[in-house]
Amino acid sequence: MTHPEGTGVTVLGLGAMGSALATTLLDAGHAVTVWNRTPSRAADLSARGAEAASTIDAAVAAQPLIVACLLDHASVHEALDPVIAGMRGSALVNLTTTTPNEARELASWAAEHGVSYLDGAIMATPPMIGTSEASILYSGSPEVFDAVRPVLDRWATSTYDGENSGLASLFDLAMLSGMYTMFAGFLHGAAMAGSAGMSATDFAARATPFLSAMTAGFALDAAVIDGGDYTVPGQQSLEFSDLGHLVRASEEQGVHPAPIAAVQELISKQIADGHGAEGFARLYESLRADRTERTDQVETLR
Ligand code: FVH
Repeated sequence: MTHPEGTGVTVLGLGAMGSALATTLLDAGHAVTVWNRTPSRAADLSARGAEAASTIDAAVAAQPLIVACLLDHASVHEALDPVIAGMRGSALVNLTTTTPNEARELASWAAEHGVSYLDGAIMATPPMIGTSEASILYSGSPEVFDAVRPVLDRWATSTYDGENSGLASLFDLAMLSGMYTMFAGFLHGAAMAGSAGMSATDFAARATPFLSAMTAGFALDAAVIDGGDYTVPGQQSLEFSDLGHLVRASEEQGVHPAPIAAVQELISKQIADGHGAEGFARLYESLRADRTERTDQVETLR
């Protein structure tokens, strides 16, 4: 079989995501070597034309570009510690979810062994890989990003966030934090409406257009935060935004108020600190990192 697309890729980890990544490359004509801790998971990909390596040593030696899509940070070390010494001169693209510090640790560990490292954070589910809906953030070696970009672009829209290897993970987890908090808010709202007998499906139908419209407020709050002046006219004041009545209503309905109570706690703190006349975006000041202690990352972010 010929592989007109050139760059050969080894994919380590054939879970739902690793299999989707390997399948997309095979469909695009790349030579693909695969390895999985549990070998049986390679069968379907072998049938589609992948070379299934019987050992991880053989897998990392087979292609110049190694892609890891394993469970977590610990599993990357468990799989690759025994073979990293033999990978000198290779490029490792790690698409395993890690924290920013874990990504930086992996970059240092790879560098100690002469391996170029690019960290990736996948903003997609497996069925989205290879479609225009998929996005993957990258940070780490700019040389690797530039050299293998045609491969990366097979999977998703590729965004490079800089040489600090932890940034792709940071921005991924930042967006997931927003998403999960929003979903928890939706579930709390569904529980409140559900206390009066409304189905979650009916609540979702009402909440979706409203919440979608409200996301326009992100950019307005962002402009206030970046401007550094929470007294800008036209904002709803924190005193006006006091959510004590939402917490009380939740409790009166027998619904656990945890998500909205957490927001109210942030509001109360800012009011107690004398910022009641300022806008809702002021809550950012209770959440943000102390920039004087984070200069390494802040410099990169600018
Ligand atoms: N699936 C998704 O929607 C999300 C989207 C966002 C990014 N994540 C991250 O992608 C990584 C892989 O996710 P996955 O969905 O493929 O996960 P699984 O299907 O659970 O497969 C896990 C693979 O990892 C292998 N593995 C686990 N521990 C080890 C180890 N100690 N040594 C070697 N391999 C290991 C596992 O092998 P096996 O259990 O089949 O033998 C699977 O191949 C992940 O970081 C997500 O957060 C996906």
